[in-house]
Amino acid sequence: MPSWMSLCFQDPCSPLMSQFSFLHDHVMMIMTVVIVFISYIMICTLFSSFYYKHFSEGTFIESIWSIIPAFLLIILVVPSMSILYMSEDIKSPSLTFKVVAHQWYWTYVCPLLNGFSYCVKGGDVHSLYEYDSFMEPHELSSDFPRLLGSSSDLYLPVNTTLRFMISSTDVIHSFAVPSLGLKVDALPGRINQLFANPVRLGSFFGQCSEICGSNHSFMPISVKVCSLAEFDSVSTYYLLDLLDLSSFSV
Ligand SMILES: [Cu+2]
Repeated sequence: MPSWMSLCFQDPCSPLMSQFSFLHDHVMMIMTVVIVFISYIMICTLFSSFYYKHFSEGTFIESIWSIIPAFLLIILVVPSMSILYMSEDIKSPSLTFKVVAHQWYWTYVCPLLNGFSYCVKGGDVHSLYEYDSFMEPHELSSDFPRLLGSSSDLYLPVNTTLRFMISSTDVIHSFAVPSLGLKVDALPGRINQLFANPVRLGSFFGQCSEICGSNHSFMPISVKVCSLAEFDSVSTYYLLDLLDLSSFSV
């Protein structure tokens, strides 16, 4: 989770976020070398009292200062494109979660395991359940960080390929969980897709990352990565909470 004066990324919770971190370090290393080298040449040129007054063209030096940057761009673009394709379009996710943004809270639609389904008062059969997540007021005794605790967490099973369908009902929001490497705009009338594969248990936090109105900073995302068995029991807990037990059918 984010901490005070932290200058680096949050600890990754998914392989994709680890790759993003590696890419960031790789790009920053090359950029630092380029910036130091160019600054050195510029300072030397500015403060040098020597110049060659007939110098108007130089094919050799022009070739070098074209080829080296092109080569550097290739070094940057290859890992960048490979991560871009890695994060897109995973063909067979195990579970699909729908995330709907509102001013100013999130609605999560979660699937049930094992093809489990229920019907409400003889109506349609559902294989998912839905709940809202608001920001919790923070007190000194609270066990969650200020502005990041929400009334309902999004429970995700560990070591499972997950798909998120993200949409909005009013204005543009942005669903972002840095530890999982997730960030995408939630657009009204459109569904965006993201994938994640959490690899360690724990609580991970995010926030809406699009200026979406006066309470934009008060719609936190609290993700809990749990074991499959715990995910199953959480589903049951939410279901029993949602449903009138007398209309419960399997
Ligand atoms: Cu928002």
